Amino acid sequence: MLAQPTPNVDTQTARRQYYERIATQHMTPLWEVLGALVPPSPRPEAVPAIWRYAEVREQVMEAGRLITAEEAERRVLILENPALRGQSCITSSLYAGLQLIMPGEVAPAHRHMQSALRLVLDGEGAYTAVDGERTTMHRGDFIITPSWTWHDHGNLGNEPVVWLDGLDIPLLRFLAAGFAEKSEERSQTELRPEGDSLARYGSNMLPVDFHQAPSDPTRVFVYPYTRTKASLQGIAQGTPDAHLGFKLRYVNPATGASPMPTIGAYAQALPEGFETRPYRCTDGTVHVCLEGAGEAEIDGTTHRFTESDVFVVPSWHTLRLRAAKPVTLFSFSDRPVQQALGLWREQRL
Ligand code: GTQ
Repeated sequence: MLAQPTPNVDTQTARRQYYERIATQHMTPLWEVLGALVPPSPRPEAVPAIWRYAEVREQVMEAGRLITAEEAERRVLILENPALRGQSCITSSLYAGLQLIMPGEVAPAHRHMQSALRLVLDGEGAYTAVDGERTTMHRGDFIITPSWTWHDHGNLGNEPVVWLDGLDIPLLRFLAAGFAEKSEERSQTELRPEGDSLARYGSNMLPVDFHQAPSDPTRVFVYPYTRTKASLQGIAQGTPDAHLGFKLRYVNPATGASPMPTIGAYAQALPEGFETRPYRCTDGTVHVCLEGAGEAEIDGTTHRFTESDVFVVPSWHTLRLRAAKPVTLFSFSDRPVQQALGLWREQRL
């Protein structure tokens, strides 16, 4: 680019006074901000961050002594990106939080336009009900509540249960497209037996006359970890991808699209000692370690992770993963949104 001569002092003063005049009419010059508005490559506001479960678990449990699930409606500690404090964002488009439900408690039924996912981390005996069907939650299960589906949670067991919530709250706030309502019913009346949706829509078959548009969310509400694990183990006999190890995406089995239109979800296995080659993509991604331990090197800084730790890799940050033990990772991002709009890019370095 050709170097521009520096304007003289009179010109600078004239311009500044001009900017002040046009500001009274709510206008501002593009040429002062163009470089920042249209950068040559993504400049996410979010920064890399990690929440180590062993370090935050006690704070989550303390919330259980300070407020009931009923009172809170949802008893959640929001994981806020350190560069986006006060905005309830883990990336610019996504929200994440740790939800706690104590034995005997109910998180009452509601629905909203925001899509939600749960990834079960700690404790047994809780359930989520989605549109009249309950799903018992086991560690590693990936459960979804698509946009505008009724959902409530409960704990029928005798230990605290914690899961990671992932929602598209910032995306819907950006679009100003959010609606929400509470149900008259505290817990939904069961309309179908547990397991019905998975048998009908998630077992390599579909109801004979069932068809969906590509943007419709799946009727499968739960992707049990036992099945995910079996798939990962099944492919782990082969050769790992140099950049991704063994990585699968969760799909709507009826369409092949992501389970929900705004959030993509992934499961990934890395053999012991495996190191991925550097990789970056435009979807800022939240990762959860389900099994094993290792390191995530993000733009040259190394973060050690172990079971139930959550870490975020912002858009276009270079990621290398190292597995100290056999590692299983769950992750989610806004990739389906970017792909639908023709925006998504990746780079294998
Ligand atoms: O479980 O419905 O973490 O509505 C944030 C908003 C969880 C939920 C969150 C929600 C929920």
